[in-house]
Amino acid sequence: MALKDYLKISEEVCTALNEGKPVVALESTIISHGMPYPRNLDTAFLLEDTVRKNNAVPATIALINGIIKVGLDKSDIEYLASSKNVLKASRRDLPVVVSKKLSAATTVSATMICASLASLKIFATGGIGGVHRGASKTYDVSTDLTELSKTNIAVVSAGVKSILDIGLTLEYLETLGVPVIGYRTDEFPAFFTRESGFRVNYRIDSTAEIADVINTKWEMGLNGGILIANPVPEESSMDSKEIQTAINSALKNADEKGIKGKEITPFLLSAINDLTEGKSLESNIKLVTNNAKLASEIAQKL
Ligand code: PSU
Ligand code: MN
Repeated sequence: MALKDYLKISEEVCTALNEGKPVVALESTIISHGMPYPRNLDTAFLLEDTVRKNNAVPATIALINGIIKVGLDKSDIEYLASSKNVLKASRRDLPVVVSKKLSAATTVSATMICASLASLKIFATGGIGGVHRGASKTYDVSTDLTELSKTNIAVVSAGVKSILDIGLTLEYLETLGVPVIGYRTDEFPAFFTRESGFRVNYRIDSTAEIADVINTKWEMGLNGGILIANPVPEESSMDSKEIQTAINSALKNADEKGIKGKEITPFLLSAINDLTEGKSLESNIKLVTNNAKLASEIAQKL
């Protein structure tokens, strides 16, 4: 088998690429493992619509029966949103999922790889994975970070959640040589809130200038991504005490239940949603949509 046998780029995305139109990649783990049904389904479509409204073409990515699909059909998205046993694929899972012809949602790392196979340049998500709290004991560091050090895709996110150790995540990104750009912010955002207490590498207020940095990085042969941190809109941000309390109790709950490895992030997201009675989900939907919009604007200028 050759790559072309299992990489399928949708007609819409293919046409856009041929015509040099901007394309924005979107991940699918957020659909299958990041939000409850049916809001995940609405959100997946909302994100695609947002990209289209902002004059770019969306390419939601997942693996369906061993095929890497860049640009999904409506039925693929419905399946990813409603099925209970979709796998969660990161870098390490890709060869197995393809060989065994399985179906899987792609995390940030896997989405970056698939997007790069399709020659895309930019990707919008909610939050990336990072260094977990207590990582000095557990070694739990998301492969999203190492992916950002080698695959040439710019990633727009609302920072990282404080289910992670935000300070260590930023240190690790520095070690890996990943630029962290704050869009109209000096502070690295903490997903549900606009502040984290940590600064970004550089603040840039214009999308054209961000596109310039991205192009320059690759022109210089510096492989890897760029993390663009876009704070949640003010009106959708959460009360920092409330979200901190929910996160702490979700972490405690995960610890008591012995949840580890790839299960921990989905477990925490769902626990936080329950603990905030759905408020965190609303904030989550708004911030991802906001990221899809910014990624579309940067994509025009790449
Ligand atoms: N953080 C979120 N929402 C998410 C994820 C992270 O706020 O949906 C997902 C992303 O797909 C990310 C993955 O790539 O979790 C990271 O998983 P892990 O921590 O197992 O590396
Ligand atoms: Mn992990």
